[in-house]
Amino acid sequence: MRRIDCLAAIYDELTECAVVTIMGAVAAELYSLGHRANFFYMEHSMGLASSIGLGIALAQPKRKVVVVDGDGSVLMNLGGLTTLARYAPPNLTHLIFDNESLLSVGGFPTATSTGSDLALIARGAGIPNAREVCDLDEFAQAATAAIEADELACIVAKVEAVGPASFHMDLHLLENRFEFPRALRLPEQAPLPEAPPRPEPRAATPTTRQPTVAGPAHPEPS
Ligand SMILES: Cc1ncc(C[n+]2csc(CCOP(=O)(O)OP(=O)(O)O)c2C)c(N)n1
Ligand SMILES: [Mg+2]
Repeated sequence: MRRIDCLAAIYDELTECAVVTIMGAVAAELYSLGHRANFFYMEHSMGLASSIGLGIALAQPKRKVVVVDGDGSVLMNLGGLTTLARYAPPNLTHLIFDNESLLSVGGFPTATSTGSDLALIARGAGIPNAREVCDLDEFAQAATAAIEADELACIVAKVEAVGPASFHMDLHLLENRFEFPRALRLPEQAPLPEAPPRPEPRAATPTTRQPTVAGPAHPEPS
C-alpha cells in the first residue's frame, strides 16, 4: 500500500477538517494532491503534530481534526499518545503512516521495522480505538469512519517506504502559519475557503550560489 494512494482515497473527506501533517515526504504528497487553507504542514518539530492537533481539537470541539503522522515522528514523542488518550478529544483522528523508516531524511529504519507495534502502543497508552490497516480499501473505510465518528481514533497504516518525486512546495512556512489559523477562525463547520490558486508544483532544481565578491567589510576612510 502506498501512502499517496491512501491520501488520495480520503482527500475529499478532509475538505471540512483541520489537517495537521508532519514535515517532509507526506506533506509534499498531500500538497501535490491540492493545497487547501485548512492544511497545516508542520515543519521541523518532529513528534509534535498530534500535540498541535490536540490543541485545535480541544479549542474547536465541533471541528473535525485529522493529524497525519509518521512512525519515526510518533516514536520520537510517544508521550504524545498518552496525552491524546488523557484528553481523548472525540473530534480527532490520528493517522500514522508507518513505513518503518525515517524516509524523509534518507530512509534509516525505525523501531517498527524491528517489531514495535504502534497500534498496540496506542492502545496501551489508553486509546482503545486504535488499529492497524495494511490494505487500501481497509484504510479508506477505517479512516472515513473515524473522521465521521465522534470518538478519538488512531489508525496505523502500514505503507511502502516510497516518497514523492519532488519535495518542492510553493508555500512558505510563514504563509501557511498565518493562512491556517485564519481559515480556522471562521465559524466552525462553515465551508472552509479555497486556498488561492498556485502554480503547478515543479521539479526541484539544484541551487546555484553566486560567487562572493571579496572586499573590505567597511569602506576604506577617504
Ligand atoms: C526533532 C527533530 N529531529 C530530527 C528531524 C529531522 N527529520 C525530519 S523528517 C525526519 C523523518 C521523519 O520520519 P517519519 O515520521 O517516519 O516520516 P517519513 O519521513 O517516514 O514520512 C527526520 C529525522 C526533525 N525535523 N526534528
Ligand atoms: Mg516513516
